[in-house]
Amino acid sequence: MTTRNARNGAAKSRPKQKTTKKSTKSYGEVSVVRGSGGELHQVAGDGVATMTTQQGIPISDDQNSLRVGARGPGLLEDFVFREKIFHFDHERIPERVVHARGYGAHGYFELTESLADVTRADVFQRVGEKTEAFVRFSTVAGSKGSFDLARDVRGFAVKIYTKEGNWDLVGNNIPVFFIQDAIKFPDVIHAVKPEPDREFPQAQSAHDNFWDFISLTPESMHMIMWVMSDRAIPRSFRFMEGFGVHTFRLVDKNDRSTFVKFHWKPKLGLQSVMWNEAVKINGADPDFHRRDLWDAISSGDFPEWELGVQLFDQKFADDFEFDVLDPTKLIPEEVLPVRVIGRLVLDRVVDNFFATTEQVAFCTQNVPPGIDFSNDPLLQGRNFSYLDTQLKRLGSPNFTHIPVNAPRCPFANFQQDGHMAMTNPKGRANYEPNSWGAALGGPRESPKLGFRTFQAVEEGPKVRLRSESFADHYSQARMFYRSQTEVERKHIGDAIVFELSKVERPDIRERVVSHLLNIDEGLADVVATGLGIDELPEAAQTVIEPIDVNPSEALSIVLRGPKNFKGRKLGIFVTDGADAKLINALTVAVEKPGALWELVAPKISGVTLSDGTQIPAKQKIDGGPSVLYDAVALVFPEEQALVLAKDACSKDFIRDAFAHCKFIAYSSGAEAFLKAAGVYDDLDAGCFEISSAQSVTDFIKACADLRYWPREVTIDLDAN
Ligand code: HDE
Repeated sequence: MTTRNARNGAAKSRPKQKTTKKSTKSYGEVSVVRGSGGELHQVAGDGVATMTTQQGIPISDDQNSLRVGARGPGLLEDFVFREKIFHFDHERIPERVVHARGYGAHGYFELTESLADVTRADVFQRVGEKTEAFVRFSTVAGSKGSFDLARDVRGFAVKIYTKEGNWDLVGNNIPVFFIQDAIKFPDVIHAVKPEPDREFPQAQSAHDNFWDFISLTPESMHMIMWVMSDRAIPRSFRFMEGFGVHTFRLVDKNDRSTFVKFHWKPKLGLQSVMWNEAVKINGADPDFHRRDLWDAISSGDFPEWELGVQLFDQKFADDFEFDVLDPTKLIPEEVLPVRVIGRLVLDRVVDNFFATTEQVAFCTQNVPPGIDFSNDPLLQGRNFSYLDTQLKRLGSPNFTHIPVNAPRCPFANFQQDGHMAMTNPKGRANYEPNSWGAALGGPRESPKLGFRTFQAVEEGPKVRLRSESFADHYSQARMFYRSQTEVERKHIGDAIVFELSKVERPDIRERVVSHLLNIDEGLADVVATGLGIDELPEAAQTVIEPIDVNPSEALSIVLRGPKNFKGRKLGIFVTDGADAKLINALTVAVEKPGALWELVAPKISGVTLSDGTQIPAKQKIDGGPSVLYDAVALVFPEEQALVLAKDACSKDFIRDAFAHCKFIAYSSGAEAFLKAAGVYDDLDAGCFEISSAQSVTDFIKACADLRYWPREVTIDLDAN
């Protein structure tokens, strides 16, 4: 028998695992007990769940492998070790080729307005009915371990487990895309991913290959405007929109088709961070977005989106200035209003990341009867691609047997076998037609219930040709840019300058400016100046002259921001001796609209307030920079302010908050600190000295706005 001592292994530890008392079965010395998560355990006399191999064989020693004598060679027969290492060696599956970094949650979709007039889809029939859903948010370019606040498109993929099979709406937080034809997808993705010889930069579009491809692909210009806007650096998944992007069809009982575009609208309004902030958040908390989602759901503050539809017929499509099949175009809400018909609520975090978020397999071609495709060439290509990728990633055509992917409704067919088959057809027949009758013969097709493809009439030669109606690459880019508020336009200019400043080849930079000239001369000028280009290049050649279309308010984040401080977070920087009444007033005022607060202090053990109350901190100042908060408050007495005035991290806290246009509250004692940090002389209407409950209320009211934007006119951290 092996004895355990300090030299040959850790002492045996049997930590108590919660098991419910009721044992389901006892035999010999073993009983089987149900654990708190519903799982069954073998349990020995001491009531603790027994560790076993995957085969269920109880393990006596998980600290030492089997060997000859205490210092001898290992033994091949050690099946406990062999199985453990074998399994570990195979833990990884290929990460997604795009959208590798993602985060998912469970929830439900609830219909609030019937769409029975336009679709037979069961999920859209009964108002008030809830249908289980799973959502995965993601970035596109970065690998699985990359940081959350990359400048990137966010995936917004929703699986709704309807009574007629799974509906996957695999969308993004941007309503258009880089390319018009799926055949260019590998190119745009190769270009944005790390360059192949050096394998960097990670999760960034700011490099030569990306801008080289983009500058040679004018159809990407509209998308580029979005990606260079603050849409690409959202504050949280909870504050961003989602879009189905393509035009889809809804089909009713009589096989009548209506075109549709899908929109997810966040209940909290739209909000993004600033670029300089994003860069710093990535260092301070690379998991900023996933933590935010986890925390919100875990605390019962369930994120919610409205599902909206833009419905239109063939006549509208024919009359619209742009081709509704072109995925680089959107239909402005002002032209075709979004009708809200449901809501999506995320109310449960995952039990296990791998089992759900990693293994979930979205496929654009998963549509129930009543939802159908348009001829958008990107959508057509996607419908082919997604099944392929799941086989590569999950390793078996039986990926639909994984619980997160399995439909919740009954399903039956004659597909069988394959790796990891969890369900196989029962009965005598595994083919049809057959003559084994209802009991043994298996399922039959149903012309009545079954999916019937919309009978679009198509005719034409087989060609490799881009439709002329796809040729206007600049008008909607211009519309997007001109729909932005002043500060948002500035951010777009700053972002392009930033990105192109990382591009080594001057000709690529100039080529981008030549496209910008077709979008907005002011923007081209700002970018050229920011890059130090003295002479503007010729505007890029156009196939169709860009036109001016009406701006759309719905495209601006600032104009569609939150209505109050709900769902956001105040960082309260405190020290010993901080005014207890003020802290109390602050926390009460923050919680009123449903916002959160966190204490940041010189030590994690916390502080003793003026009335002797001791409170723990959530963050030590070095680990809790102001970029983690939507607004900040400084509450400390003067003697402590003088101490902090010498500390670089503390000064960064307030300098960054100020530079990022955040609303700032400060107690009178903090003035010396503000002076030392160099912001005192610049304090503006976004900064509130708080001394009473009323001044605290005024501060929190102001926080309803995203930021104090007027400050940006004088403070510019970005390029230019
Ligand atoms: Fe995807 N895309 N995509 N895509 N996509 C994938 O499928 C593809 C496109 C989107 O959280 C892959 O499971 C092609 C547009 C999301 O699991 C892959 C084309 C939009 C996700 C794939 C596109 C998207 C993916 C990689 C050009 C917005 C993450 C892993 C025609 C409407 C889903 C996977 C998740 C994932 C192919 C373009 C959204 C390879 C060929 C446009 C949200 O199949």
